[in-house]
Amino acid sequence: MVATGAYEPPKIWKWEKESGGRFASINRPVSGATHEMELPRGRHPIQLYSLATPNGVKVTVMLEELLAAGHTGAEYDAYVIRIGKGDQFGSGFVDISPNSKIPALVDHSLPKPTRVFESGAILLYLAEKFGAFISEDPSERAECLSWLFWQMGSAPYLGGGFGHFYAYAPYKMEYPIDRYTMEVKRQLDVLDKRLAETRYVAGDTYTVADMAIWPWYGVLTTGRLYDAAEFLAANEYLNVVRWYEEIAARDAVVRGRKVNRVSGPLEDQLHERHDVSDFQLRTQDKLEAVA
Ligand SMILES: N[C@@H](CCC(=O)N[C@@H](CS)C(=O)NCC(=O)O)C(=O)O
Repeated sequence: MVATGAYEPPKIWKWEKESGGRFASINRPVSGATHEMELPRGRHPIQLYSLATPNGVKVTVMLEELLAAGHTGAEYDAYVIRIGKGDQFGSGFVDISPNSKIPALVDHSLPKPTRVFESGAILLYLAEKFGAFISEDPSERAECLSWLFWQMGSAPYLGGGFGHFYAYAPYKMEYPIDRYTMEVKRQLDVLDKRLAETRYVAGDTYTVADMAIWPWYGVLTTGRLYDAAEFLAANEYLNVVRWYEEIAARDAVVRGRKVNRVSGPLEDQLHERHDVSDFQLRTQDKLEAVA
């Protein structure tokens, strides 16, 4: 290994310049709103403010699954928060998501409109509200929660660690890429071994644990995340690939992946979702054809 860029940290770090890399212009060392921006509100009980990143897709898939399972109370309006443009620092969004990260939602069906932020908290909130996609049996529930929280604790190594240094950093550095590649491959192996034993992550049934893990570790095997499938030899995790494909074919997953998506094929982009008919009528290919 070649030691490059000898850097001596100062006694006290100061924010003097952008760090470089893909999200350099929006990164700041302080929290809170940078500008006034009210959030729009639609007619449904649940208002979602998000973007179709892996963390965003977890929630739109859950809402589409709930609706597909007949939970009409899960009807929702979904609005885009463009994190590349800094919408996450608008005052209305910071009020419901003090960490300035998508996804966040507000449930207006309760006597007091209730905000929920953090994708894992949102999945659990919705699962409990509707009594769906998590077992009531204490042992099965514990297994589901263990994998749900495994994802929440593991994904920062995949996204903030591996993805950042492999795909977004301003130049390639061997040390962090090695460190995080090792960890991500270990995580894939954990998941692969689990999925050799069971059909879904928490057992025989599809749960919020699958919804949390799939957009990260499942999609990783396809190359659609960080274009890293070959580098990680992701096709060797055969049980993860099998599980990815089974879940990818679910109608609710096909729909959920389109919501709040602002890049990729136009027919897969549904910027705002207010009604199930939007999937037929309001994807970007349709909107741009009449514009
Ligand atoms: N732990 C959070 C992470 C959410 C997160 O990292 N969201 C990213 C997009 S995937 C974001 O909003 N980034 C904007 C920013 O960092 O300013 C969750 O699971 O909800």
